[in-house]
Amino acid sequence: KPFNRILLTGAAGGLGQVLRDRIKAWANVVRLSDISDMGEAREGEEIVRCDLADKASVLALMQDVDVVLHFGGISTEADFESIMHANIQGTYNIYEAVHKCKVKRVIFASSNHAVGFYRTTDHIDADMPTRPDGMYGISKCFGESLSRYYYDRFGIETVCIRIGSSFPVPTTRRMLVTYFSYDDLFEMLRCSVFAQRVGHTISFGVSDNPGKWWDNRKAAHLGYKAKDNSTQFNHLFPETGEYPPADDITTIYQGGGFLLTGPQYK
Ligand code: NAI
Ligand code: 15L
Repeated sequence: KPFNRILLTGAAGGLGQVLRDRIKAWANVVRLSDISDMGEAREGEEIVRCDLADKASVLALMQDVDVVLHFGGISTEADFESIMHANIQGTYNIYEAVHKCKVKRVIFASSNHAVGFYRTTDHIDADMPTRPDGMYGISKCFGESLSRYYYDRFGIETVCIRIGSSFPVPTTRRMLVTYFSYDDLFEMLRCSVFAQRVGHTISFGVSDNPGKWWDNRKAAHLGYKAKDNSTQFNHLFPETGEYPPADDITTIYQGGGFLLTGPQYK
C-alpha cells in the first residue's frame, strides 16, 4: 500500500464514517481519532479517542503517521469558546505535532463558510480574500492561514478543501449549488493525497453543479474532476416565485442559513 499509516481525525462524524472504509486501500494502518465513540477497531485500524485541544494527546496521536486527514472539530456555528477549543487550539495542536513528527502532508477539511459572506451572485476563486460568515468560518480561515504558515516556514504541504455540502441528499435549495457527493469528496481527497506536489492549495469541495459559485482553476494541479452533479435532485426544490428572494439574508449570501446562526443572533 502507498502509506504505512494514515491518521483520520473526526472519524466518528458524518464524513469520518463515510471515509473510514474507503481510505483503507491507501495504508497498512488507518488510525482513527475522535472525542466521541468510534466503535471497535476493525482489521487494519487503530482507534485513539482524544480531545484535539489536548496537546500532549495529539502529539502521541501523531507518532509514526505519514499523512493526516484532519476532519475533526465543531462543524457548525457555535459560541467562540467552543470553537476556540476544538477548531483553533485543536488545529494548532495538529500542526505542532505534524511538525514535530515530520509528517509531510495534511488534508484539512476547511469549509465554504470561510467565504460565506460573498454574495450568491459572486463567482470566486481561491485567490480572493476570505469573508467568513461567523466564528466557525473564522476558525476555518485560521486553519487555512496556519497551514499556509507551516508550508512557508517548514515546507509541510496542505490541501485545504473548502467543502460545500457533503451529505447524501441536498436538503435545501442552496444545497443544489453547494452539493458535494461522497464519491466526489473521496476523489478530491485521493487527488490531494497522491498529487506529486501540492504546496499549499485551497480547493473548493463541490460537485459539478449548475450555477456553482466557485472556480477551482487555482487547484487544477490536483487533477480533480467531478463525476456527479446535483441535477438529479432538482425535483426536490421546484421553482416557486422569485428566486433568490431579494430580502432574504440566507439567499443573498453564500453561507445560507449560517448567516442566521452566529452568536450575535441569540
Ligand atoms: P461532524 O460534526 O459529523 O464530525 C466532526 C467530528 O469531530 C465529530 O465526530 C466530533 O465528535 C469531532 N470533534 C468535535 N470536537 C472535537 C474535539 N475537541 N476533539 C476531537 N474530536 C472532536 O462533521 P462532518 O460533517 O463529518 O464534517 C467533518 C469535517 O468537515 C469538519 O471539520 C467540518 O467542519 C468539515 N466540513 C463538513 C461539511 C459537510 O458538508 N459535511 C462542509 C464543510 C466542512
Ligand atoms: C459546513 O461547513 C458544515 O460543516 C456542514 O454541516 C454544512 O452546514 C455545510 O457547511 C453547508 O454549508 O451546507
